[in-house]
Amino acid sequence: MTERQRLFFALWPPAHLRERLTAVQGELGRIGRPVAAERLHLTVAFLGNSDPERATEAAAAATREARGFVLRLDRFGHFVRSGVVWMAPTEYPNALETLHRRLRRELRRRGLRTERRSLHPHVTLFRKATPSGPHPAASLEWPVDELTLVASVTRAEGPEYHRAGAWRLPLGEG
Ligand code: 2AM
Repeated sequence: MTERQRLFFALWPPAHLRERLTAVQGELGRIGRPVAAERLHLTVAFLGNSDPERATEAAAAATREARGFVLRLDRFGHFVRSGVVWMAPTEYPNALETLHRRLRRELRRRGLRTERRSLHPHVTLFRKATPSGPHPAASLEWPVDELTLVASVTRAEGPEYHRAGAWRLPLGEG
């Protein structure tokens, strides 16, 4: 077993979407601490302290026949208790649900557990937030063609993310 790290699986937005999300943060104003553009992501499965080698094997197995898909971020929300303001897809394709389910199954097979049972896909835009006023209208298209494994290191100034692995999810016909 390799040394444990605080791990999660995520979808990382492409540069053009990061820019759009940053613009949306600007429109929302100073409602909290904005997540920096390079840290914006959607968590697929949160592992917490786990063995990266087993997580890597699980992802390879779970993505073997997986396809890419398109998400449309069109909804804002607020987790009051954690002070998080997020954007999410109102509906999302089965392919994401399937990826999540396969990942959990392969992780479980290797003795790893994810912390949350059901999938609540969202991109956190602000932390320590107190939203005020209406949300801007937005509908952001996100072609997803990769799953990433991320190691999170806690620093005084906030978490630092390291890309620990990536698996292609081919987009296109079929
Ligand atoms: P958040 O953005 O809603 O805070 C790294 O910490 C990522 O994992 C963040 O996207 C965070 O979600 C998510 N995360 C942190 N703790 C979690 C937990 N116990 N269960 C599920 N996701 C978690």
